[in-house]
Amino acid sequence: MLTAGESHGRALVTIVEGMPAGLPLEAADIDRHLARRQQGHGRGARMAIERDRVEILAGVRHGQTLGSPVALLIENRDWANWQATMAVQGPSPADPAAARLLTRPRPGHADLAGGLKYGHKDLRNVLERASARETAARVAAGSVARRLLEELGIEIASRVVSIGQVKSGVEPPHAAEAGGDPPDPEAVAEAYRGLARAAEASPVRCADPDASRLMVAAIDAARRAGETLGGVFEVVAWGVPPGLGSHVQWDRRLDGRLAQAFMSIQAVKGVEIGLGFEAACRPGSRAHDEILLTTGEDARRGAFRLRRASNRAGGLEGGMTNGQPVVVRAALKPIATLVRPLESVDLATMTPARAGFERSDACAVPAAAVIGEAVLAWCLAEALLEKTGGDSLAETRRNLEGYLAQLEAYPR
Ligand code: EPS
Repeated sequence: MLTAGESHGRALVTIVEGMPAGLPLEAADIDRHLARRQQGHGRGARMAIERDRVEILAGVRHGQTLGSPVALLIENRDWANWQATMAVQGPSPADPAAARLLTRPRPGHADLAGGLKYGHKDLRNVLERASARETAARVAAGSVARRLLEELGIEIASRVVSIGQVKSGVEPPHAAEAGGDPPDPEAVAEAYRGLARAAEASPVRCADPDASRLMVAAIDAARRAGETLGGVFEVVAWGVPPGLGSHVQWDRRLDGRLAQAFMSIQAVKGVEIGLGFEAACRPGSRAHDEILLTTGEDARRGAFRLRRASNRAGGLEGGMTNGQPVVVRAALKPIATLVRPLESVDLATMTPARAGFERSDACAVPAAAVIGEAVLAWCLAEALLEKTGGDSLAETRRNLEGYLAQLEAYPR
């Protein structure tokens, strides 16, 4: 997957390669998630301008992928207001208001590091691409991957865990401690679907209605104070077959690949899988997931009779999926563009100055959760296709079913 596009340029472009042929795909499959990405209490004025819609330019014919690269276009409606500033040809406008030079780097943004690296005097040359606007293009790619996963019975959902100091009180299935009968995968899936519905109904994607209200109030208070708020979101995928990723080489470990992909979401400063940092505080006896044998089931179910007493590992052991739901959490720092800007230096005059400000989102954690879904979908689809191959959806499905049949027989 490759994306291009500046935040206030004409459009965002995505090319997705490697999707099997014969995957049913329509613009609505992508638009649904683009719209979800735009939502969330705390979003800024830009989201009132944009109405992100995808145009499928290539790789799809009569509603199905061809196996060729899929080209996707999302127009920036705001470009109409930035045409002189962002003109592809000709010099920068002489009028400073139209040129919109950025010479006062924002602490926490890419501005200064990018300026130093590329030698740009106008830091807009950095910010335009560093902006989280780019995530619309990534959500588009992830939505294509998600269509493939849906066809193969893999579901993905997200929820906001905390915003600022406010924490959700909801206990997801993977937080349940060991005890009693091993949880039935279908009951676990149903519990995640319930959480997803609750999160979808919340203005901050939080499945706990009380915490949701407090989060909205915290965002409003932050906005009034000229502040921004970060937080933590969680993405879960269930229905994932075991054995995606590999233990044999560092860069094939799926947990490592997920950490890279989640860390690359703008403003993410921490990633956890399963218990994550909490595992470091526990004794070994309370940090792993005991392997239990279900009783009274068809003996032919082989590997599927092996259940786990808990899911502290977040579905990954040795860099491979283990058949349990994959659980990833990411921590977002507060957005770096502040209404009351931090101390900086004006590079045009080399004098102390407050950082630049145009407009900002008070909180983008709910949007980041939707981006996380797309990132997880992408990584899982990639790992799944490594396992199954398949030039067509039919071949991928047949190969996956063959592997699942092998698991039914395991360890015979
Ligand atoms: C974003 C578009 C941006 C911001 C936000 C994400 O629009 P603008 O820069 O025109 O206000 O709303 O970008 C950031 C938070 C950031 O730090 O870059 C979007 O489409 O998601």
